[in-house]
Amino acid sequence: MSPQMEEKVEAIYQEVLRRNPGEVEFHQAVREVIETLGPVLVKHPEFSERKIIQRICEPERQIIFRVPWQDDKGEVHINRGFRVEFNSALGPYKGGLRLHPSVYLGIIKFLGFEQIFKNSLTGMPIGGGKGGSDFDPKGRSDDEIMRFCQSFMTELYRHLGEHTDVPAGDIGVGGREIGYLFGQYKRITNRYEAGVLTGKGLDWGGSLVRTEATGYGATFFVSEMLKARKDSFGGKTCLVSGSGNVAIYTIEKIHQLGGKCVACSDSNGVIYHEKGLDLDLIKQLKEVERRRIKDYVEFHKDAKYIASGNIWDIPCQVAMPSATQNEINGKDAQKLVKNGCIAVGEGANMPTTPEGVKVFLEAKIAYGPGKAANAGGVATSALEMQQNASRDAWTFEYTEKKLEEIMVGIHRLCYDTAEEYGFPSNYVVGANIAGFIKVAKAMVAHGLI
Ligand code: NDP
Ligand code: 2IT
Repeated sequence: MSPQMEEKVEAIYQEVLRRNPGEVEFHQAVREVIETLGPVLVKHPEFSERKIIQRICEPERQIIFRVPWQDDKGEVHINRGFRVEFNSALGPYKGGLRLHPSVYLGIIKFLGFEQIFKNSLTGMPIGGGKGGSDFDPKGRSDDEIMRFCQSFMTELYRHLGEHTDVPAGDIGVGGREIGYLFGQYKRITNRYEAGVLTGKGLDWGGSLVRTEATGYGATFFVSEMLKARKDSFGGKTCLVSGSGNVAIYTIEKIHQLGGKCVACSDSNGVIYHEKGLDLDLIKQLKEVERRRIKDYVEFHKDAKYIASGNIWDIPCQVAMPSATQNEINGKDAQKLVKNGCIAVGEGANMPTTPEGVKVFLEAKIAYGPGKAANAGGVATSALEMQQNASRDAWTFEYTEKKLEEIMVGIHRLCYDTAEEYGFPSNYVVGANIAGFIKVAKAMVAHGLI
């Protein structure tokens, strides 16, 4: 980047810091994107003239609301709800809802900001948004979850609509929660508007493959990165952090493609099973019984549970972080590279710190950033919307094929864009630039709004 361009981008970033004090994750996400956009501004002076970057960094609308609910003992709780409707240049706001005690505006804004570029990369007509609450679902009964979801939707419904804003799941939100949210939306609006939420149950408007989509998609993306290096998953030892929706279906697809996943985790510890993880057991523990991953060792005496362990200490060739933001720091990244890791595919959003990203890029390993690698989830949400709009339901095989084609397309787009802009095999640059250009062009076309 020329010194003038660097100064310009830095000034935009400083203004983001000033306007959004304390929102460190949002700052991190913005910095990571805009520091790669200099070459685009050189090619497209109209983006600077129309202040596209400044506008993209400012959400179109931010909603913050009170969520009161009662627990099973009758005690009243007050949580805070969020929906950040970030950008609608390419379609209705689209993105998940996160329920986790760490949620505050800065987390929702980082996720919403990432979502703009991710959704653009899918090639589907979806804008970017994200929402959630600081509600902690751990240890809560089904009834408590239902009451929380009903209260949350009682405010949020007025901001949603199949052509306006379409939420889905993220951490702490899966099929059960989407069911309660959908039921309350339907009740309040008196409309069976299937396309207002995605991740629905298969009997009431959901799409086959949505549950598997993020994990499968991330694995397809890594498979493409490996192919570009004349390699494959065959026989590779893999690590997948987390043990939730994304982790489970990442492990499943890795195994289908001939890799061996030896470890997964949760916020308390790590399971290491050298001969390969027993995925049926993990599904039973996590999806059916809602238990903790430490219980795995009750069923496999040759597996190890490492309380408070660091999964990235385990040697591997492929690492797929699938838990949460900033779970791989600079030291972890160095360890992974030193231990022989040749590919990293991010199922989670922003799981690698800037120091970690630098290590991966300098080591020239295949590094697929979240906004490209985990786009299969939201892309399949868009396929769900498509089926809802045509009142149709596709087969598993057909939908999975579509997902695979989308991931192959995203990989190609990132790869080619990186090359075009002089950063061959740098998927960070490729994803940011390709994702940005489409949104920027639409914003120019729509005028100053
Ligand atoms: P789940 O709630 O199903 O699972 C989350 C997993 O990550 C759990 O194992 C959880 O452990 C662990 N985790 C969450 N927060 C932390 C933390 N602060 N420290 C350590 N571990 C943590 O969520 P998903 O699988 O849906 O989401 C995982 C990641 O993937 C997130 O970054 C999400 O944004 C991203 N993502 C999800 C998509 C989707 O379709 N669901 C699409 C694209 C990205 P514990 O139970 O101990 O909290
Ligand atoms: O981060 C994400 O892309 C998601 N949580 C999925 C969003 C969606 O609308 O399916």
